[in-house]
Amino acid sequence: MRIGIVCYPTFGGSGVVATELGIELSKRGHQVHFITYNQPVRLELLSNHVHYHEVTVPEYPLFLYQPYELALSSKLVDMVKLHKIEVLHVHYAIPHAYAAYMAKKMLHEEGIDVPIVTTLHGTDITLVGSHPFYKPAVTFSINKSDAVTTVSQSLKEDTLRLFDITNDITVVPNFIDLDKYNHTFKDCQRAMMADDKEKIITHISNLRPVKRVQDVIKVFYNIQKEIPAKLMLVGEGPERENIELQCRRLGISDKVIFFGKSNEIDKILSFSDLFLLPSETESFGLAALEAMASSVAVISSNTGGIPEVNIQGVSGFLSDVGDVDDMTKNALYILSDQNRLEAFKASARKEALKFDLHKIVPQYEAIYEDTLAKC
Ligand code: GMT
Repeated sequence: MRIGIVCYPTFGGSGVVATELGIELSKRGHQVHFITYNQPVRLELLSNHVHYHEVTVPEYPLFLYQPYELALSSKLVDMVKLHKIEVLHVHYAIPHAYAAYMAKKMLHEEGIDVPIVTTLHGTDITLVGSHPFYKPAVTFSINKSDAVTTVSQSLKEDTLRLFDITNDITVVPNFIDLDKYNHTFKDCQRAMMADDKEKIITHISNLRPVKRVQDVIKVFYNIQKEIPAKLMLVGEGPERENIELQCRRLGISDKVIFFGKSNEIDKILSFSDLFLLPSETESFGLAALEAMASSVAVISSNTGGIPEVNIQGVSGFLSDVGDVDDMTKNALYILSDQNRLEAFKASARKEALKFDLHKIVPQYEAIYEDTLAKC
């Protein structure tokens, strides 16, 4: 198939999933066209089967806000015609599903029918999309998509609860390339970060308020009082300054390593012992799955789709949002016994196998085929 993929080309989970999906689809013989405003960060290799088309929005002083959706719709029309794209798969409803619907209508006028598959990722539903300013447009574009998927059962339920949905929704969970997280370089990398006695705790996110990174620091502060440990913080975002101040106030700055945005997440996870994800809300928690695939146990909140990924007492533990004491207790339980830690690490990897990309990507292919058959 010739598949157009629209996504945010950033480190965010939706962009990562869209990029990894496109790469895998290309390996399975499909021709994939990424249509975005930048080359997706995880898209390192362009090949015969993977193409990137940049959406540019010319600046014009009359506009307070530059009309990105319009530029995207026009680009989609052009690319569908030029490359004979058969299916458009848009990741994140705002504004991608809306722009794709406009492109579909324009193409229809020219006798070209292209189905739209919309994947909802989380904040497009739970935080942003349900805001009254966006809700009518988001509802409309979900209902007008030819197929709609969510990344967890929990997100499907949120979508049905928050919007007036008349369309079917299929759950297709996030997935992982397990080979990428099967490490051989672990030991030398670890020695650069911590000494043998120190446990390595990791958190990866865009450091937005929804991630509750202050709770990460609080849990780590409690852990290192009992067990020698270092904290690896990966990602950039609006909370960074606050958490640096928090670390300074608590006197733990020398134990916290800020990596910023990194393309070496697999390496960092390879020497981690425990992953912290205390989010306020999380539709799935791809970062937790990446950790589990790297044999890292997870301490998380029990919100949204996280319980579908991190299994209580198996891959780690889950606590109520904000319950730092319970998270600390669970973290210390895992870390205080090396045999127990090893057992949790092994179980985490085993749970991650359920989300092997070879099991999940065919589900998207089946959806594309189904929409094409109905078109
Ligand atoms: O977590 C973020 O803030 C980024 C966000 C995104 O839209 O890129 O991630 C969402 O999509 C990921 C991929 O499907 C999910 O694994 C994340 O759980 C989800 N984030 C939230 O729901 C907060």
